[in-house]
Amino acid sequence: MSPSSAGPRELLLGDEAVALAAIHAGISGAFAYPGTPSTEILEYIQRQAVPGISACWSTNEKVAYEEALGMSYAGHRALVSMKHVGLNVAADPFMNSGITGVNGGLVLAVADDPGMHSSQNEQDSRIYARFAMLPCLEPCDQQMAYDMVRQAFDISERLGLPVMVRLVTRLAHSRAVVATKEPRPPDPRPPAEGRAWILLPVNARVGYRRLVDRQVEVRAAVAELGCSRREGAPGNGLAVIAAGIAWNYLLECHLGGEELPPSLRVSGYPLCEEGIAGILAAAEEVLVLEDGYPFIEETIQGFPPRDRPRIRGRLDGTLPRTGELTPDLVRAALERAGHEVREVEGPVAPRPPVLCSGCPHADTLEALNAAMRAVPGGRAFSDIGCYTLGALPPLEAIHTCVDMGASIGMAVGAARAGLRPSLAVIGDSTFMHSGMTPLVDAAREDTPVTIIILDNSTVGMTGGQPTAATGDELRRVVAGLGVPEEHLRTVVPLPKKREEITRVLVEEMNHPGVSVVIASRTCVQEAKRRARRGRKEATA
Ligand SMILES: Cc1ncc(C[n+]2csc(CCOP(=O)(O)OP(=O)(O)O)c2C)c(N)n1
Ligand code: SF4
Repeated sequence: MSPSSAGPRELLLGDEAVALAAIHAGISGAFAYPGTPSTEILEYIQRQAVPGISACWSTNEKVAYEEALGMSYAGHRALVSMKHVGLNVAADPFMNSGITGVNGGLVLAVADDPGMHSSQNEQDSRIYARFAMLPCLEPCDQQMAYDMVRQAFDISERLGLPVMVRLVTRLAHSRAVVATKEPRPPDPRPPAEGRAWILLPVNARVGYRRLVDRQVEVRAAVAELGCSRREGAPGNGLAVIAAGIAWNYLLECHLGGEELPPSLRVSGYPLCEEGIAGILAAAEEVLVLEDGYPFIEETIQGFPPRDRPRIRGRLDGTLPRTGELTPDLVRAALERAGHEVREVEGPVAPRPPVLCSGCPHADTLEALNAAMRAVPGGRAFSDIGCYTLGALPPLEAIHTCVDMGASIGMAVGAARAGLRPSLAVIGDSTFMHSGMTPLVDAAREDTPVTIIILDNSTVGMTGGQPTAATGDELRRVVAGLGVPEEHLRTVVPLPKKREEITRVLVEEMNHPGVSVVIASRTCVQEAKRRARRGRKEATA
């Protein structure tokens, strides 16, 4: 990678470095759905309020990706950001955008969460990039995050392909000083022309062939960025391949002055075959350090075919197969491979999350428990949001949590298997994200499910972003999807109303068709934020 030219220096989170680089790269728009650890990317762009850059929360990640793709079609640069599981939601347009190609530069910043700090899995987005045959850049630190996002826009426009930038939690959420460069203005192209964007089979076959043929250029573009850099002194037979933040951990383990073994820093995919072959040839043992899946480790098992050194990593037990990589684990792995380094301090012990005192969800879930006791034998299929904490003692009110929007579909499936009562518990934002479509099924067939929408008027779990519909607007959406007015009820989740909510729930659980109960009270944290904003505006 070329060194950054001197510019104003800023103390930035990894997420903010991505955001600022996109602004400086001349984007016209940024699109996202919140999700830890990627939320701060769009929040930063919104705070900068740069004229000419549209930066709005989208209803879900698929919509965000499609909005970015539309902006690219129109000839402008666009950034789209999401957490790793969000890419499952956006997978359809993501995969197909490799075949249509892009017009204005399109960069997807996706933040993985190894160790599942706040996620339902620890899937590795590099696999998606390989699946879609698209370039993926993986910065090792905040400076690289800034530099790489700018370069990603260049590559995207040069190759006519979207480019993924993969972050992980520790990089997204830690700060470092970043030297920035001169911003460049947007440089819009005319809107796309031709058939490439019409994925009828006759065109898609051509587009897919073009994508396959372009792989040589993709490799060359990633290699040109120096995404495979060799460092370290000739050693005692051990070599290291370290990708992304693992490179930082490797350096951190050598702060005591120990010499780095021959090491390959990987910060882009597809992997540089020459770089890998060179490091494999130089060692008797190679330790692979990467956060997430054993992606490089598995890939290099195949080459070179002869005289391959022993490969150590997550697959042979030198490192744990699951969970987040840490400097401590890297040190232990180096020691296991016979390379002694000094000890580094471990992370602070995590605190388990709990519902805030006064949270409206607690009142609804207490009432749900009472209703489930009154009409026994049922299950409450939950969704993802602050209310998922209702699975833990003392509430223990919900029975499942699989993916965003799953609660209603699962309740419908279970009801059709004869389970009664079958309930779904879903927040306002999650309902708008992906709860509406299964509700259409339930309403069309009048399936006996009771859906509780927890309308706290915000996206509580990710820090209070606006929700796509709340209050009367939300009620109208639900009615519009076909839920009969007499079984569309609204309650106010307050301690003094628990008995009333229980009664309403019991009535609807006994109804042999679809019903929706909206529990509507603002999240207490959001109420505080609004009060603070009100005071600020009053004194301004
Ligand atoms: C596909 C996907 N995108 C984003 C997230 C991050 N996330 C988890 S819950 C949630 C929304 C929560 O909002 P809401 O349903 O309104 O519940 P609240 O937290 O406000 O109670 C988000 C954005 C996720 N887990 N999965
Ligand atoms: S942030 Fe809001 S919704 Fe989440 S637990 Fe706290 S009060 Fe409840």
